[in-house]
Amino acid sequence: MTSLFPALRGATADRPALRFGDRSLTYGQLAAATGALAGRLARYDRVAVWATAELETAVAVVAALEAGVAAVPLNPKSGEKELGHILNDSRPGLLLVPPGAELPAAVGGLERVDIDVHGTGGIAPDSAAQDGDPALVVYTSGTTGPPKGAVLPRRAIATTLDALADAWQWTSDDILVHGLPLFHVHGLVLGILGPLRRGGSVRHLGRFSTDGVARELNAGASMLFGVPTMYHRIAETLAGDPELVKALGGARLLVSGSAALPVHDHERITATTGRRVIERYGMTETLMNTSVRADGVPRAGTVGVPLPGVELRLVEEDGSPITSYDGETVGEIQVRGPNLFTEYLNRPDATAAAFTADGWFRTGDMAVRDADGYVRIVGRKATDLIKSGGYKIGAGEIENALLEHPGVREAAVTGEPDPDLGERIVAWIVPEDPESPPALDELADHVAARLAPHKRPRVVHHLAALPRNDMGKIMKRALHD
Ligand code: MCA
Ligand code: AMP
Repeated sequence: MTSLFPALRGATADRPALRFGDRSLTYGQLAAATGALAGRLARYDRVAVWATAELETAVAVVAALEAGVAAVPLNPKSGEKELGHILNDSRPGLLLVPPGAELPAAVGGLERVDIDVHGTGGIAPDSAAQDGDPALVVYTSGTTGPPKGAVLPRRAIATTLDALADAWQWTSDDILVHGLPLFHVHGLVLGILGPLRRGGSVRHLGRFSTDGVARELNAGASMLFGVPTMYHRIAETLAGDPELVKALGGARLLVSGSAALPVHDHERITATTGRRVIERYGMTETLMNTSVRADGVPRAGTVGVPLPGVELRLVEEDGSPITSYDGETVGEIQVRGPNLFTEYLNRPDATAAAFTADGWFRTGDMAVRDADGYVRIVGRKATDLIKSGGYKIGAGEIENALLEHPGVREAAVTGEPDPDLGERIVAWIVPEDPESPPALDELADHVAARLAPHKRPRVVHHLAALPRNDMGKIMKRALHD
């Protein structure tokens, strides 16, 4: 098997690899720690990782990949219902945990192994893993039902990271800074595995803050990754923060993704720092599809051009491809290439529905293409998918959770524009008892405890009845009217 991380075996032992707060590992130390752990994992098909924003998560995921074992990153803030579903669906052989982490009851009797970031003595076993073998199973929300596990093969991870290296001129000299969570593609694959595949390094902030970004960029970091909410907070802070202006001004590359960065925020950042943020477009299922290139023309409001190896087309409602790049004709983005996932775990129905007969993946994103091939995303097919803070959240799973609250008779969930989060989650409730309807805080806590805190509603409206059509289907557009 070829390792996904050649630098672990190269003559780079003293080079810094990872830094989280005041703890760091060189490539030599990372090779020792992952080698020691990989030996314990090799006999499993899949292992789960309690993916806190700490050094342990990076070590555990790299160890699994070195052992040729698929890793299932878990959001440590997942509520009981979400966690129960993911563990029941993915059936990991064991759970890798930072020492001392307290685990909720939903973890059940799963064997727990503490992650030792200073482990030594082992060497990564010579795994027989092939390019098409699963590397990660990442859970992602759909419009209805519980999240689905996207199975990402080793090939997809290698291809996407190498395509980004080409587009961004990303090398071992780069030092990345970010504060993204490590249980999704953006923070984990791009933000941790990316620098390690290049033989470069990453400094993780533990949690995002504009101060942390300013500090690290002013202390030698060259690249910043973030979701639009983070760039929005940067844009808000810049005017009164010369250190942050200097930091962004000196960075080699500022990259935004996971949702659209509003043109206003692009413009504010450029006006103050002279720098342009570039956007790339991806999905859990496809990893990265397009990007504005480091050597290309940055243009606010576009996600750039297809990455090397990615085939991309826009199709009409009836599935026929749009052939003219006129910047106006809207179609659904479909993609094909080695960057794609192989399947949704245990969901052949959903996997089949996601692809056309000739292997194009239906993204559900609507876009136009300019004459020079630049892609501009203009919307999404499904109104029941909400993007809040860069997290994808399905209206259906929140509605189901709300209906499990004793004070809720009927529930509908929508997203509405939010300057900070992009969209915020709104719950429309018909209470069991109109005299004492459940309050926002109570419903937010209920959803946070069952699903995850970022899925909690931020606004609640109480109604006497939900608007329904003749078929009894809730008319969500009528709610906002
Ligand atoms: C608040 N909190 C609660 C409750 N209310 N906890 C339990 N119960 C409650 N009722 C906690 C939250 O957990 C959080 O804790 C803190 O209070 C603040 O919550 P929140 O307001 O949600 O956080 P925020 O500060 O607004 O977060 C903004 C953020 C975050 C930092 C931008 O949304 C974020 O990290 N987004 C990144 C999403 C992402 O990586 N998406 C990539 C997926 P604490 O702060 O301790 O957590 S997309 C992808 O991967 C594709 C491939 C792509 O293209 O990239
Ligand atoms: P997820 O399923 O969480 O991986 O989110 C993937 C979705 O995020 C895509 O289908 C897009 O709708 C959205 N997305 C990712 N990057 C961008 C971007 N740069 N601009 C607009 N939308 C984006």
